[in-house]
Amino acid sequence: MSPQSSSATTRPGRERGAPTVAAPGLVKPISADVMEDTGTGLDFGTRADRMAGHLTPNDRFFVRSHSPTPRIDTDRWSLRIEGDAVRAPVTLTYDDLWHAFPHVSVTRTIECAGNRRVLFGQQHGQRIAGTPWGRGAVGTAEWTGVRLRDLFEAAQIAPDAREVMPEGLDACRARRPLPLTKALADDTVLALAMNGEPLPPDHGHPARVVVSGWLGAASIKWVGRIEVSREPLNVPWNTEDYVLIGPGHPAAGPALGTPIHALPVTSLVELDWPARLTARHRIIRGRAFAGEHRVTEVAYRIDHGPWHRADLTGPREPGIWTRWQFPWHPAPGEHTLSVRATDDRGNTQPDHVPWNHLGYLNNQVLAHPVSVR
Ligand SMILES: Nc1nc2c(c(=O)[nH]1)N[C@H]1C(S)=C(S)[C@@H](COP(=O)(O)O)O[C@H]1N2
Ligand SMILES: [Mo]
Repeated sequence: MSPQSSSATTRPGRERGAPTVAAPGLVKPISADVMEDTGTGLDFGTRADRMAGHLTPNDRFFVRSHSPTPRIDTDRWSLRIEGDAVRAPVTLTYDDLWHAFPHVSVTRTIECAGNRRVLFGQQHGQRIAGTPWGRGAVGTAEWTGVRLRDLFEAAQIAPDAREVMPEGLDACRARRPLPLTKALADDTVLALAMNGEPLPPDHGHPARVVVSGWLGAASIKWVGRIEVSREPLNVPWNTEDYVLIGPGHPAAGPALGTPIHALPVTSLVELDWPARLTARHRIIRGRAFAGEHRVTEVAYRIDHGPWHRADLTGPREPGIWTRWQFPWHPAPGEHTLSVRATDDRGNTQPDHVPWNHLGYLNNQVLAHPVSVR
């Protein structure tokens, strides 16, 4: 399957005649114009050529859900904070979260650890189980909510607290622990709103965690409970799944390999795959993201030519993608466009990423096929 191909059946669109893809487990209409279908019925990427502005609009923000979107009535919903490191367990209502705590807005990129898995399989000549992502499992939004730190003040966390585990109210009860230090960071929030609107159902309404620079799986949606523990917590999402399994990643305790935390530096060209262009002058645009770090440089090369620097446009901050661009007047024929981003720690996208069985963290330099007429 090509990373951009859409295997879904389409039905008549609800808006402006745009075809929507059948996604019975989701609430938002999925338009084939802006989203790519992974075929799982629940997981949809943003088309690389439809990324729009610096922020990804809610209608086209990628969705990755292990169970159908639960419909949660905010009048009946509450958030429980408890665990052996909580001295004053609390139950907070939706109203409490809006009115009893200070709010912050943070713009942050969320990327799934499995983004580019189909390309990883192609690089290694293997088929990999797991959501067959092309390049679309990444997006950026302004998230408004309450810092976990401020919630914990109400719950009186013990000094020897060690791990924090938000838990989802979806059928799979998604859970993924974080170390307390990460949970207390300025930009770790329980978000109630996304790009200025109440959190959409598919993105975790009424409340989701946003963990800056980490794998998307840490940003638990539909949160109903947060456990704070004195001991390390082991759950499927840090022992079997979201773990690098393969050569160089020995099992450690209950984990089958190395649990994934922060994401490595990556880049994305805002063109279809393969791209078809006409032979005229144009601006090629894209994004680069370096997890908890800052993108400092993006270089590109056409075919086997020299590397050139692309211009970085807009803000360059940790936890948020950086936009880049360069002018190109392509000659007719078949080309490959390679892009390589570097972060402020000097990490650069590698030419090759070693095998891991679940196909995570594919940040190798991609040879983007471009056909020019
Ligand atoms: N409760 C719950 N939270 C979840 C998930 C899930 O299936 N259930 N998927 C996770 C994964 S793997 C990713 S990549 C992000 C995707 O967030 P999005 O659907 O808002 O883009 O949500 C995370 N949070
Ligand atoms: Mo994910």
